[in-house]
Amino acid sequence: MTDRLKQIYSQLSSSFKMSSELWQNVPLAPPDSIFKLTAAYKADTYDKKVNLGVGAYRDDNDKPWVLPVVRKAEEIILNTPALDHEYLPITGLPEFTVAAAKLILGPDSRAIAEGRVTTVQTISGTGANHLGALFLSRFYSWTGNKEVYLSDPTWANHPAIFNNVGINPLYYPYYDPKTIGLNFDGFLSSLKSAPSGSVFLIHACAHNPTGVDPTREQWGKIAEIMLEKGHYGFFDCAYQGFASGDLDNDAWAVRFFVEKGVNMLVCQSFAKNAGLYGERVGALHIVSPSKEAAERVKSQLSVLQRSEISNPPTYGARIVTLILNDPALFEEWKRDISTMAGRIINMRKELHKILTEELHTPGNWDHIVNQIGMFSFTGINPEQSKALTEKAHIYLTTNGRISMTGLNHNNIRYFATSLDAAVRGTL
Ligand code: PLA
Repeated sequence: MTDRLKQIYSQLSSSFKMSSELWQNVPLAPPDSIFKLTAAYKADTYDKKVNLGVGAYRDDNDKPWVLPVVRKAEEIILNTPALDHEYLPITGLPEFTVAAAKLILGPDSRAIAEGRVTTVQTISGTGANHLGALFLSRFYSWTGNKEVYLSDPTWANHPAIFNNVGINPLYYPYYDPKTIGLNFDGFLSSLKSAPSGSVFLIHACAHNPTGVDPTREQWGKIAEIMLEKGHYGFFDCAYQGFASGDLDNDAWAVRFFVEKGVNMLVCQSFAKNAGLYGERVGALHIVSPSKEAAERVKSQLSVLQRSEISNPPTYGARIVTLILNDPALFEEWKRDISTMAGRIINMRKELHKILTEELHTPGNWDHIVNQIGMFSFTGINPEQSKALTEKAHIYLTTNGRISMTGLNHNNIRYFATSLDAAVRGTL
């Protein structure tokens, strides 16, 4: 070999060596607890397989449902040649942000009228959670450590989102396995014992994963203590419309807390209620004590947003804007939402009936009909969940959460009998 060739060879082999060692210290992360279920379900060839993992609506034929009102809005977009593909402003499509704020805070919101609400269009609800958490991490008046209180349990992504921005997740009692309901006393004592000015993440409605929400009276007590202690409310609202089938009803707690003057922000997602999962339509609303504060907040959110995503995507925001701003489309959307919520409620009733009246499954199953929203927290243990997946090809998170929308008239009996066998230990 000539010297030149030797030199090239040695350079090449050292760069190969470098590339094989470059990520040596990167530990292999486990797959996402929710999305791994979709992948496993898709790969499964068993004909009776059931996907009760991710909270994505399916119709009674187990098909994703494009809302008829969304189809109409898409047609309008397609037939509007004046629409181009320019960048949106950093904080998003103005007609969208204005309408989205009214949808969650109410058309007569005093906070909006007083100019105290800053709204930024985000990458769906996850993006709103992230931007809200990032903003708090930078600008909240922390008195001690950066910490957030999450409900125990909560959406699996919440702790990861806060960890990412240097806020340490702590937990407040929320769910009582004994009653399969709210641990109200535990929640209140946590609010009372947390240092003043603590940040509490609160599910606005249709709590994920438990399907257990406080009553209006309980919300009143929660708001009272939050005000007394000067706590900050980080509201996550990913299921407006999915709890009761009614948009205003499901926004009740958020509007009540704003009206009471609790310092707070709201993360809003249109993934579920408009079926726009992959379009990533959402918003972050920060309610400030004054118009001047809201303007300063907006200036800083713009700086953060610019460095992270520059500006949000147009397509889904245009769809939602059309629906929110056209009275006829808005009415149609409400009907679509009650179609989805209604099907879920029917599945709850049906499942409850099969378990209690036909199979006489051991235990009390009233929570199936009492819980609200997309999910039911069945109360089964991780071994029983695993058995359902491994033996019956039914995919659900190991905490026993089932996405009710994965059930339909074809598979509900199969699911109920498998659940019955899992509970009896005979699966
Ligand atoms: N907040 C809560 C409480 C959620 O449950 C979800 C989605 C989001 C925010 C974010 O949704 P988005 O970004 O799509 O708007 N939870 C799902 C999906 C439906 C997921 O895990 O991402 C779930 O199965 O829990």
